[in-house]
Amino acid sequence: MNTFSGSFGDARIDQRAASLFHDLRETQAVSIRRIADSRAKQIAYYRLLDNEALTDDALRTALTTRTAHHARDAAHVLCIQDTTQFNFQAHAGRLGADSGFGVIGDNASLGFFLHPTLAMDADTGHALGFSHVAMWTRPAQRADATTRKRLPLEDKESFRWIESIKHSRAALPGSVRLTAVADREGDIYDLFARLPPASHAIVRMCRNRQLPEGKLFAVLAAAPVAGTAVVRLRGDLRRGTTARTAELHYRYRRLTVPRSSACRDAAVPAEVTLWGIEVRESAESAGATPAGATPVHWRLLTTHQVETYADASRVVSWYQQRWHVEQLFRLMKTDGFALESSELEQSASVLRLTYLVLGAALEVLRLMLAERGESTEPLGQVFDEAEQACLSSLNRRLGSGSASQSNPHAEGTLGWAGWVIARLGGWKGLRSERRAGPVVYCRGLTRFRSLFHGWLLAQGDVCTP
Ligand SMILES: [Mn+2]
Repeated sequence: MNTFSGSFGDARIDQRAASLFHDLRETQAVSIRRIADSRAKQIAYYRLLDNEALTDDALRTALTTRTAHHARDAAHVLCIQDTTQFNFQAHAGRLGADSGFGVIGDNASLGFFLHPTLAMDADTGHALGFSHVAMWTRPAQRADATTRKRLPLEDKESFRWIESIKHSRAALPGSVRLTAVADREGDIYDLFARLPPASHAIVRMCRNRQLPEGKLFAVLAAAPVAGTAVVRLRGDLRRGTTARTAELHYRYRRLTVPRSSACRDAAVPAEVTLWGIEVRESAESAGATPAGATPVHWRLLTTHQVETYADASRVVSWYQQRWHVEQLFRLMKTDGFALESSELEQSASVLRLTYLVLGAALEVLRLMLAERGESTEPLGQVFDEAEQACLSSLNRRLGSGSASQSNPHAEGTLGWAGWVIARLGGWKGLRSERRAGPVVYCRGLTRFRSLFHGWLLAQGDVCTP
């Protein structure tokens, strides 16, 4: 159950890393001061995170090894990659000049970048883990944009999109079919041209490429409507939009995409065959969008063959799984672990801690997905037997209200546990209510862990870990 135990080939590092990961899961917090319950432990954790022997490679491998294990029975895995940045500018006064942090997207604030690849079982919807993780700091003094553009692809930050697929392929069992999923930033010719064996890609289009028959966007828009879907779109609290119904037109077309001029590698094929998919809100539906909401318009490029409307909607549904990586980022930030509030003083230490936070946030994401009915995972991977017994008694108490407030999941599934945790986090569990978000699960887990300790004491079992 502990992703980081026995991973580092050094008994002391192993023991400390496992202990830190355990405490991180217990408290759902990253402040070492707060999560260590003794001064000795606090010092041990600081030393661990400062220790150069705890390498990036070993931490990444601890995560990906576990993912490969979970993926052993999967047929098709979506490898969803995305970048986020962590802003440490609020700590600038405290951090020394040698802190090792770089600048983030605004080229001024201190921080670092994280680019994880979340592996999801395409058939069951289980979050399997991470098939790759990349982190980097960007130097404050960078070459100008024109010089950067001329760099070989291998030296550009954008190469991460291609590298992540290569590493994911190597991390996952050979029997698994892999589909890489990326947003607009991943719209790179080489990504498609250099795909490893048994691998596909779905990328949101960014570039209006020149094709033999005309400009890509126009070519795709000229394809006939293959099907129409009426969907319920969720509202976005932050943008002040509410849920609404939209009518979507699907178009697709087989494309021959020539090598882009930016690609100078002669070893890369001169053209690739791809399929373009356009999902666009019908004029009528778009005309009725409420203020603040943008009409739906997605264009995807994929190596998956698209011959029917059903093929197109399957590819789109895989692309939509990208949302989970956004949830994961929310969990790592203010809606959960609040990694940006870490008191650590060296970027290298924060980066080490980030691997552990990824492991802990993944568990929360699993609970959320399971409770939303998007997965049927057994609960043994997240809760041990004693914890399960405690969940059972809590479930009896929480579910004793009206029928509309009882746990709808089968006992023993992760969804069932997710329901109990969300209820503990303050969610009412009413079927009419909004689904619980990340912050509710984090709060619920913190509450559960403290209740669990009390419950163990009441059972006469004082050997708490
Ligand atoms: Mn992105």
